[in-house]
Amino acid sequence: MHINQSTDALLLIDLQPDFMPGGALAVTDGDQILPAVHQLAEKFQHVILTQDWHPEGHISFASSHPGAAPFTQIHAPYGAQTLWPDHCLIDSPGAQLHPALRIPHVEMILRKGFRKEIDSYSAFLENDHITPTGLAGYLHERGLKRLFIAGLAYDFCVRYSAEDGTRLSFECLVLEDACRPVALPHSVDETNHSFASLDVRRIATASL
Ligand code: VGL
Ligand code: ZN
Repeated sequence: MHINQSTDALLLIDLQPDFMPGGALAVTDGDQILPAVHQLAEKFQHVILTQDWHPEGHISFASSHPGAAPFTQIHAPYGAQTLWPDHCLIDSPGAQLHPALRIPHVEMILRKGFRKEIDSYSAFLENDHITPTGLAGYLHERGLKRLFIAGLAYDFCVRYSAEDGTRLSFECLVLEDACRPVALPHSVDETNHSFASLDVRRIATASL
C-alpha cells in the first residue's frame, strides 16, 4: 500500500502506561504493539498522538459512583457510560506517554477526556457524540485526509476514533496487529461489525 506523505497521517491512540501491563486499566499485551508502532511511525511524515487525560472524580471512574463496580455501565446524561478503574489521572505517571515511545517527529498530541462530566473515547468527539475535540478542524486545515489508526484499546478508543473519523469524512484504516483490545464481553465482535458496516478497513502493518 502506498503512503501519500502529504495527505496521510498515522493516528496513535493512548499509548500510556495505564493501558499497558502493570497499569491501572491494563490491556493484555498492550506493550507488545510498541515495536509495530515504531515501525509504522518511521513510515509516516505526519504522526498524531492522543493521550487519555482525566481529572479526579471523572465520570468514567467507578470510584466516582458509590457502590458501582468497574466494567459496569451507568446512564450518564449523554447515554450509557462504561465505568473503569481510576486511570490516566492528569499528570500522573500512568497518564504520561509510554517512556519507551520514541517518535520525535510527532506533530500533534491531543488530550481527551479532561472534562469531569463527560468521557471521550474518540479522538474526534466526546462521548455525547456532539462535542468536538478540535481534531477534525486540525486535520482539515493541514490537508490530512486519510488516517491509519493504531493503539489502545482496539474496542474502545481506537474503535470510536475510526467510527467518528469515517463519519466526519476521513478515510480511516485500522492497523489491526498494532492494536490490542480491552475485550469486555462482545466488545471486539461489536467493533468488527461496526467497522464492516462503516467500511472501516482492517489492515496489517506489513501491508504498508
Ligand atoms: C480507553 C477506556 C477508558 C481507551 C480509555 O483508550 O480505549 N478505554 N479510557
Ligand atoms: Zn479513559
